[in-house]
Amino acid sequence: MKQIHGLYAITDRRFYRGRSLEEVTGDWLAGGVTCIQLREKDLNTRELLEAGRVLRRMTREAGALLIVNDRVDVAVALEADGVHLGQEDLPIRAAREILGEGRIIGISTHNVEEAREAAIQGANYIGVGPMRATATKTDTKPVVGIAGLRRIRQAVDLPIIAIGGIRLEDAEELAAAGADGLAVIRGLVDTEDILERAKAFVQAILRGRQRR
Ligand code: TZP
Ligand code: MG
Repeated sequence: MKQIHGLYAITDRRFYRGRSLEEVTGDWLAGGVTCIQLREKDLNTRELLEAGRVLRRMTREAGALLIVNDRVDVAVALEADGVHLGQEDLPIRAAREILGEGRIIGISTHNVEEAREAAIQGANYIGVGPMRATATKTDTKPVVGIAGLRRIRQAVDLPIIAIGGIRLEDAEELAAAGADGLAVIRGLVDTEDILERAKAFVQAILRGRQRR
């Protein structure tokens, strides 16, 4: 199974300013994004599948991973590489029954206890956040921040993807503090030049990892 690491882009059409999913995704992949998560909370199942098919084709061609948020059924239908679950979604073991050993299961965690439990349940990676306050998701937990990231890094061996309010200026420090990858929504699209932004994130993550 491919390990999750590096620059992890999460989709959210609300912030594309008229640019298409294909255009944004093409720039991400050309810029070095290694994983894309399909997360479009307002789409119905058919629409989600349609968007997912575009992402599946493009990620496959680029050798990047496709992860589906929440929906194990949609992940199977798309032949995605895995799913990302929240603490209130389908439990990891139930998702594993459906997906088998060959697919990636990630789960959002917010403290050491949740991170340890994710490891016990067989998660393949954990999301850790929010790193900063973010307006992108309305029901976020309190900020975990870099201090919380360091505590969780000490506690578990799983790949860690930091998330929430991450800006380019944070990327090197978060990677140096133990994040294997960074999951970003707005920080990857709030620019005219998405390709350059993605490249800059990738370089910052590499610099941070070299400091570990
Ligand atoms: N989960 C925790 S924070 C968050 C999600 C999906 C939103 C991340 O978006 P942004 O724009 O990178 O803060
Ligand atoms: Mg969820």
